[in-house]
Amino acid sequence: MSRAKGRSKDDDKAASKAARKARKRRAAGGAPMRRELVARLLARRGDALVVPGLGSSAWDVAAAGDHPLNFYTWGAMGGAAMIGLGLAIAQPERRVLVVTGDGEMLMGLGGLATIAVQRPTNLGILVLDNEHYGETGRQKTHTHHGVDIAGMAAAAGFADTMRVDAGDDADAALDLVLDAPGPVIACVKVAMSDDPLVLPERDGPRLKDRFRQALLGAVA
Ligand SMILES: Cc1ncc(C[n+]2csc(CCOP(=O)(O)OP(=O)(O)O)c2C)c(N)n1
Ligand SMILES: [Mg+2]
Repeated sequence: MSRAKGRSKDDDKAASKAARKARKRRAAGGAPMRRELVARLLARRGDALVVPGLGSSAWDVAAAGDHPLNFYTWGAMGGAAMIGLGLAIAQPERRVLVVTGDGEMLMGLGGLATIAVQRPTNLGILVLDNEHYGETGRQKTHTHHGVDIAGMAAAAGFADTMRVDAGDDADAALDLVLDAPGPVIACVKVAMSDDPLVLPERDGPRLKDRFRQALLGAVA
């Protein structure tokens, strides 16, 4: 990279740091930052069961504070909503929250049809839609090209759906996912961000046992 005359390496570093900060500010002004959104959701979780999708959404959920009633899916791409459905059917008295990414949800789209048919009233899905496969190198997903996941869920027959674009009120999405009679889904456009990794326990059997113990107690 060539440097303009009279500029030092430090000048360039300062300029790129300022540009990064400006990008972050712009993103924060338009679309919500995912970490903050997920923390706000989970602060209101009560005794809900939480199924994070893989990658970034799992780190978001872990960053909000680990919890034995979080069922991390690690590499199981496309399965979060269906795992949520199974839990919702098995535990009809509990709210089940799926918190996943656009790429993960796109891989399990057929699940939307099954969920619509099963109609679990206790299932809420939050899609953190950054329009990219963020975790694997920021390749654009279908939502970047206009595919509307909430619209597809509505067409399948979900009880309620919401798409939150940059600048819209994301709190309404949290209310929907937490409290509305399900099945419901909110797809929230979130800013592309570079959040620090917060990795939860990754041993599958241990996660499963911990979850069952916290949910079922002695009979687990
Ligand atoms: C079946 C399968 N294909 C590919 C991957 C690799 N993979 C891990 S995370 C990820 C991207 C997830 O994208 P998204 O759900 O949108 O998450 P975010 O953008 O928030 O990182 C991919 C492709 C995988 N784990 N499993
Ligand atoms: Mg994504």
